[in-house]
Amino acid sequence: MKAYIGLGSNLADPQAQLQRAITELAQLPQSQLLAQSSLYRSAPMGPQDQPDYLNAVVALETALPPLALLAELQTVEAAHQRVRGERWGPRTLDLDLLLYADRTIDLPALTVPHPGLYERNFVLYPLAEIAPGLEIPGLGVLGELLARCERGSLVVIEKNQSDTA
Ligand code: A4P
Ligand code: MG
Repeated sequence: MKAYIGLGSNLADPQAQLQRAITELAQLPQSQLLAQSSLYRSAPMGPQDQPDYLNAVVALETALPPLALLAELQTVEAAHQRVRGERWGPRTLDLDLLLYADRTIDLPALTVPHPGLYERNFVLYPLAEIAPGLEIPGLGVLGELLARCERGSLVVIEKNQSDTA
């Protein structure tokens, strides 16, 4: 199954956090890294008294079912010493399961597509980089969501050069 993961960090050397997290995602059991976006910087959504965020999106090919994949993502977050604080507050690493194949999932612990996906520039732009033309269950084609989403303060800080993208 193809899954898309959104990564975010705004504490403790975010660029290193994201690079390390991508390496860790590539090593998840029964999974392969298919593609990774550039790294993007943007102003925080939510409380403004926190540092800017770095974000990226990766695509995995995985045989893990959705809840097992979520558990793996939470293990990676924990290894980055993420301490859960206020909603939308600062974090060393946030991993969101954005999409899982063409599935719609509505469980207490897991909502897929990720509920914020359709309106977040720091998700849609990196996703479009690695999956142009993607069809998002219940939401339509990615290009249409993108057309309605302002780029705002979002900038590429490290362009992905790898041929996985
Ligand atoms: N959960 C349900 N669905 C999912 C899913 N699809 N992926 C549950 C991941 N987790 C999912 O997660 C809380 C619970 O959500 C998990 O236990 C899981 O079972 P969390 O990561 O602790 O969430 P949170 O930090 O309490 O809040 P929230 O709303 O998830 O934070 P967000 O939405 O991730 O936003 N600004 C910029 N520019 N860039 C950012 O990346 N990120 C945030 C955090 C705020 N502002 C930002 C950014
Ligand atoms: Mg989250």
